[in-house]
Amino acid sequence: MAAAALAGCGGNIIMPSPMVETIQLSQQEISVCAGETEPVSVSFAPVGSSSPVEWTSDDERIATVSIIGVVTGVAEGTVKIHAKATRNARAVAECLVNVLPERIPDVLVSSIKFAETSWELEIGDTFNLSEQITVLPEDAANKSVTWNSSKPEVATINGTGLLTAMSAGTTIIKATANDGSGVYSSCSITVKGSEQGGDDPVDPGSDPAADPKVTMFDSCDNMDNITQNPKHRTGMTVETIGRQEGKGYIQRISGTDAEIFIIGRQEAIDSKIKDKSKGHLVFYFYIDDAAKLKSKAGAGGRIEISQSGSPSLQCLYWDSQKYLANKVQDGWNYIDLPFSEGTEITPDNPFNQAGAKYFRIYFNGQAASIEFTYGLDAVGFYEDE
Ligand SMILES: [Ca+2]
Repeated sequence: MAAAALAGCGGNIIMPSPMVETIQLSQQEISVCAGETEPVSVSFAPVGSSSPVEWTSDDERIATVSIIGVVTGVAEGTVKIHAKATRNARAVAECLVNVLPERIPDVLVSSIKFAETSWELEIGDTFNLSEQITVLPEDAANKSVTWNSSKPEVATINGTGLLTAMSAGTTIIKATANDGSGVYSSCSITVKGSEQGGDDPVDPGSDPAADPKVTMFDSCDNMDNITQNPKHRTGMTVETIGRQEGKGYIQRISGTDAEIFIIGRQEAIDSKIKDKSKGHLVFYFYIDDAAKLKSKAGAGGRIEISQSGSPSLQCLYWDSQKYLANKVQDGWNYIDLPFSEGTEITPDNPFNQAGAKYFRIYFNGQAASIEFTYGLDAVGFYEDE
């Protein structure tokens, strides 16, 4: 009758919690450095039981444990900590704590020195600046630097510090420590020469777009295939100085939306790729402020190639943030996108590399609401040997 009366109340039947019988710790053994903490948590059996827990350390000169089970390393050594359920003195558990020596903070870079404050080069010269800097102190944990050229049209610099003189003028090269110390140093590079405009062709040996194995999709030497909506073509020009291939490249300054480049050919191009799994899309991409692009581009967006003339069908794409914004450095970047890393928009109507007509780069977010300068040159395809 009592059960019927309880059920009649319309509420849940409240059962008393079972008595805790055993307790278990999340770890039986932990390591923690002196001066650092590591939490240990506790669970109770049977299910539904619980109890306040009393934590103790066998030797607080080696490690202490807080009232909620956070272990703090004090000095190098080994010690046991114990947990006891206050509602059942037989419900106990322990954890072995290895306290390691105190961690010594990384030594940060204190200075970067260039061997000279300025150099003069001829158009077409290359020069390895990484051999011209001294990063101190000698025992700095991370002595790598990021390179930047204030005028990439005068000289570009790649991630390893290899400088390439492009056209007459002066540019400031900056090397910034990658260890978060904020240390940087600059030098000046003056490129001499009457051959203004970078008439020297890029060395074919180091220019994959000039490699005979690359089938050119678009040389970006004119605007013929750039099919962006006219209202989006603001600031788009063909430039010759600083080009990477052919007669010119497409430059865009401060667009009005997040679509950067769209190439839509009248005629499909045969990419010459026989085995799609070995195909690559390649192009040169210029950005004057890679950090801003990365922070403002917004997640997602795509680099697309398709043969439908529409981005929604027979399309292979790569995430713009992952494959472009997060990778590029200031200046020209050679982008190589393996087909194997791309995604098919419609797998049952897949991209056919023999009929490519359409190329597009866009970013979600506010990429074009800022004063960026972008460049695009030499969009092409190649196949792994
Ligand atoms: Ca070109």
